[in-house]
Amino acid sequence: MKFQLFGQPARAGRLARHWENVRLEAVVERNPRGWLVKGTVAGRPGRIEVFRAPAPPSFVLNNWQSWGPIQAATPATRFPELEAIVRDYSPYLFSPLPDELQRGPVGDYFLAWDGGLAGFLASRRAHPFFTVEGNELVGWLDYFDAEFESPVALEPLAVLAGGPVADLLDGYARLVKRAGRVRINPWNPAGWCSWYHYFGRLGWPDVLENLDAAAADRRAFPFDVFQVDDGYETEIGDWMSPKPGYPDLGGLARAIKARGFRAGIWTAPFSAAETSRLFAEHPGWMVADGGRPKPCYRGWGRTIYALDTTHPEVREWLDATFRGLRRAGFSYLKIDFLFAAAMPGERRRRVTPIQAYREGMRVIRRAACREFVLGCGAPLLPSVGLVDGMRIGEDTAPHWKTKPSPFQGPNAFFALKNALMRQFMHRTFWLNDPDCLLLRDREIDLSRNERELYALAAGVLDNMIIDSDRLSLLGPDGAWLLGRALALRGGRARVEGLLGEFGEDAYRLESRGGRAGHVSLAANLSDGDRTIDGRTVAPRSALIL
Ligand code: 9PG
Repeated sequence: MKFQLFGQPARAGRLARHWENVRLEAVVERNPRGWLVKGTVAGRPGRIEVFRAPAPPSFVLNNWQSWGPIQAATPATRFPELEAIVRDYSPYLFSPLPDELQRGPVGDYFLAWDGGLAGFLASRRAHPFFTVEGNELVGWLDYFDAEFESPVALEPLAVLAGGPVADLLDGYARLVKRAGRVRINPWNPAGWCSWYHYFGRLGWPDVLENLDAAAADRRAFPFDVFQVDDGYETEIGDWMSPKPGYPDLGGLARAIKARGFRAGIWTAPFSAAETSRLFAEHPGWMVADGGRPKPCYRGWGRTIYALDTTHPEVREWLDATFRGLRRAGFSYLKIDFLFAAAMPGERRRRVTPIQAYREGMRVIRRAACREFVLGCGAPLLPSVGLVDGMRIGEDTAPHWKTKPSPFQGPNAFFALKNALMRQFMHRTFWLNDPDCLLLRDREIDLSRNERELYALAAGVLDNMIIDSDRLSLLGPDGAWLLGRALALRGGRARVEGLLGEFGEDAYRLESRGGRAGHVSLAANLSDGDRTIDGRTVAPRSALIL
C-alpha cells in the first residue's frame, strides 16, 4: 500500500518536523500486518495532517459519537440533512468540528476498505478524523487551540493492509484495546429500561408496576438490572431531586433492590437545562463563549448548556453526584448526552475539548468505583477505558424505519444497523449496547419478524440485552424471544456484509463458543429479498443458517 505520513512517502524509521513553535517527532514501525506510527508533539499544533493515500471506491465511514451513523460510503457521499440537525438540535452533535461535516464525507477515528485500514488507536487529546480531498483520503489530528509546553504523545496511528474489512476492523479493535489497556467487565448485563415505552412520561406507579411484574415471573424476565431512564428528574441537571410522586433516590433504589435487581438510573451529567437549579446557581460552571454560557444543544424544549469539566467546582460536583448515586444504592449508571463535555468553547483551563471530556469522564469513573457505567451520546474513542458499556447507535423506537437517512430520528432499523457495523467494538472497546429490545406485541409498530430479527441479532452478537417494554404487554412470544436472545449470547461474533457484499443492508453473523455453540445468522434489514449462503432471506427478517 502506498501512502504518505506527515506529507512524505511513508517509510520505516524516525522522522522530525518543526514549524512555527511546533516540534513533532515520530517513529514509524513496519510489521507483517502493516505500519504503526507513534510519536510526540509540543507547541501549538492545531490541525496536523498525518496520513494521505489514494481514496478507495468505497469505505466504511464512522461517526465519532454513539448516535452517529456508521455506513458504507464513497468519496461522493454527502449529508445534506445535517443542516437541519445543526439548526434544530446542535452543531456539536455529530462532530466537534461541525464545519468539516458540511464539506464532504468525514470518517472519525478510522477508515476501512476492502484491503486496507487506517485508524488512530486513541483519542486522549486530539480529535482524529479522515476527510476526502479529491481522489485522496487524508487523516488528521486536531488539537484545537491547545498548546503543550512539553512534548505529549501523539495519538498512535495503525495502517493495516490486506484482508476483508471485517478482519481489518477486528485487528484495529484489538490494537485499540491494547493501547487503552481496556479491561472488559465480566458482567454482560441483562435488564429492563423504562425509556422505549414510557419515554418522558414515566411515573412512579409505572416503575412499581413493572418491578412487580418482573419480580413475579423471573423465568420470563431474567433481568439482573432494572434501570429507570429519563423522566424521574425535576430538571436536566438536578439529578438528586426526583419529581413529585417519586420517592427520594434512596427510596427509588431500595424499591428495585428489594425485589432482587441491581438498581440502574439515567443521568446526563455534563448537561444543564436553562431552567435547572444547577444552571441558575452556577452559570459560571458552563462552557462559555465570550465569557457567557454557550448553548450546547436543544432538548426537552429547552436550551441545554455544557459543564466545564476543567472547573474544580464542577469536578467536585460530579464526584459528589456520582458518589451520592452510589450511596443511594445505584450500581448501574447510564450516563447520556456525554458529547456535551467535548463541545469546543472557553473553559477554566485551556485544554482540548477531548481532554476536557476525558477529565470529566475520569471523575465519574472514579466516583462510580466498580459499578457498571453505560455511556450514551458519547464520543467513542475518547471513552475507551472509561466505561463498561456503550451505546453504539441511534435510539431504537417502536417502529422500523422512517426516512432513508442515516441522521434521522429514532428507529429500529438504524439502531440495529449500527450494532451490526460496530460489532468490532464489542469486548475490545467495551461491551456494546445495541439499544433496547422491544418485544411487546401491542402498542408497537414492529412486526413479529422485525422484533425477532433485532432480538436474535443482539443475542448472536453477544451484546448487552435490555428489554424496554411495559411488561404486561409482553406475551409468551415476547418472553420467548427475550430468552432466545439471552441463550444465544456468550460467543465471539463476526459480521460480514459491511460493504454491501450481500446487497445493501444484509449481513451474515457468525458466533462461536457461546452457549448455543456455532451459530450462523442471516440478517436482512433491507426491504427486498437477499440471498445469503444460498438461502433466500425475506425483507426485515432473520434466518438461522
Ligand atoms: C432519554 C433518552 C434515552 C435514550 C438516549 C437519549 O438528538 N436528540 O435530540 C436526541 C434526543 C434523545 C436521545 C437521543 C438523541 O435519546 O439515547 O436511550 O435515554 O436520551 O432522554
